[in-house]
Amino acid sequence: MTEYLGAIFDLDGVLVDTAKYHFLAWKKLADQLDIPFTEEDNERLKGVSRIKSLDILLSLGNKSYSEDERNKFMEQKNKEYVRYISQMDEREILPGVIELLNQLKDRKLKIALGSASKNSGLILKNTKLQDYFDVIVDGNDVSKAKPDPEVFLLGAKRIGIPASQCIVFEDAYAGIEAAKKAGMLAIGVGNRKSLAHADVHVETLENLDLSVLKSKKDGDIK
Ligand code: B16
Ligand code: MG
Repeated sequence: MTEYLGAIFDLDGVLVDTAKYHFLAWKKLADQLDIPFTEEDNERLKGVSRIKSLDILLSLGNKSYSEDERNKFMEQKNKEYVRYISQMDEREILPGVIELLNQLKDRKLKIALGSASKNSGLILKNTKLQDYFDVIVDGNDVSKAKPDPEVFLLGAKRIGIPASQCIVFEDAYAGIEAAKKAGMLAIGVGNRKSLAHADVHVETLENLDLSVLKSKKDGDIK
């Protein structure tokens, strides 16, 4: 039996629903460049880095631009995104998050953030989530984006817990892949369709059965 002593949380889509703001900001750029971009296309951007997101967006329009132009586009999109997340507050924390964080703290687990976002600091501050985390690892700390396991392995190292005793909460396909490559227990949160490869799946964190912390289970927790 494995006892899990570390919990690593993805941010966008697990703790808060910022995907809608990413979508609005990318959509504005897409409209400007005359690229068709739908909410369904936006699913492919979840969990992947900013630069990879831009690549996907430009490929939808079969467009290619110079490095300078691409940097300008990313800067512009980020400015728009930051405008949205600057308005966030605690009301945007997803169901079950605070309860789960408190339960993990009571059980003395170490808690880390493992996000691809370079804006995690502002989001955690505005939603007042930052004090729950022993360690923050985000897009500013890593060079390899999910599905590479770097962000989770660094989180485990910084909380001082072996990867095999860490549990990861993720909403994105690439994030589950990263957690599994890191040798961690991968809990998929949200849309089952893109999370079939998770060790355990829950629709929301409200549905999580904490017995998962004591043993590795396959299948669903209802
Ligand atoms: P930024 P996560 C990811 O965050 C988002 O899911 C993804 O859509 C975004 O492109 C990426 O962060 C980079 O975000 O532009 O703010 O640096 O899900 O890993 O917490
Ligand atoms: Mg995510």
